Amino acid sequence: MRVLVTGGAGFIGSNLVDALVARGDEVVVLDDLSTGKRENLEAAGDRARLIVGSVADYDTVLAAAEGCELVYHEAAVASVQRTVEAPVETNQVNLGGTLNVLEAARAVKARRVVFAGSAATYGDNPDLPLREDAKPRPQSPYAIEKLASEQYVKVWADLYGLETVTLRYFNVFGPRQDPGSPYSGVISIFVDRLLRGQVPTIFGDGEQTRDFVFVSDVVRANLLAGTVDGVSGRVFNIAGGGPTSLNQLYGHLRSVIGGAERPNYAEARAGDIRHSLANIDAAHEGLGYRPGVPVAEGLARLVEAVRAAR
Ligand code: UD2
Repeated sequence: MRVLVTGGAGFIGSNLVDALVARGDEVVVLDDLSTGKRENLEAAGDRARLIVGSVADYDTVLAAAEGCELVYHEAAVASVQRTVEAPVETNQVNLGGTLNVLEAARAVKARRVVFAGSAATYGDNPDLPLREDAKPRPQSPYAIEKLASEQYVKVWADLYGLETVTLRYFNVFGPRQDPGSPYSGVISIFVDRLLRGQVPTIFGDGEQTRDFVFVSDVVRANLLAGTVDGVSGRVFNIAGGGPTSLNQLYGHLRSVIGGAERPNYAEARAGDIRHSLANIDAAHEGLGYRPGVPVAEGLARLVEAVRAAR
């Protein structure tokens, strides 16, 4: 079948494209290459066709969606910091883009849209582990854009019978995650620093925890969300399902790469969430999703991939 992946040249999107191509799909990628990279699509070969353009432009999305049965909407300005600096512009991409994708999917009579939501919508809700019906507490333009997008996604299923599913990603890590900014995922930064022989910095005491999930599990959740019947209109947490502190994370990475016995410690980040942990029962019951890659194994695989790429 023909599948559209917006943001398909990015970290999560390109890993998804590889899996779709491997199962025999014909993939159209729409990506503005603002953070995505052409080389992320090299492994997919000519079964993935890249259209360079923005989801913020309806006509571009419509042209990309032509003939597609299934749409994965992974494109977004993924930096929370960037949405704080430029909320008007990022709203056009992150919220406007979602509406364009839904409307284009409807126009081409696609069967289903799977949307990349975010754990950011929970904010600092303390009811851990977080269930999907926990109260949203958005604390950034990014979280608002993702939450409002989810509402569009849900209502488009109710109004038009377009099948839609939202996956709320927790802290995703793996190959192709870009360590380039201070707001990049902590694991990508730590691996980059350690492989360069530098000492990473933990903000705060390192006892904060995250629910890290390896990208291949996120990809599998997406494949399931594209095919499983009876889940239209639903929202699912996608996470590893367990807590890892930053101190533990550092210990795991040090055992794989080596490096200083102690990381540097610096003042905690303003607005940092102390603990984030998902309840993933709904994804198990609804999609048959279970994480398959424990954090330690994911870290080892990531380090191997980064070493091979250098
Ligand atoms: C994640 C998401 C973000 C948003 C947010 C919602 C990523 C990359 N970001 O932010 O988009 O959804 O969740 O809550 O998935 N840290 C260090 N040293 C570093 C970098 C980070 O100690 O060099 C700490 C940071 O202060 C935090 C933890 O590592 O306590 C995780 O940071 P992150 O930026 O990877 O992800 P997070 O959870 O803040």
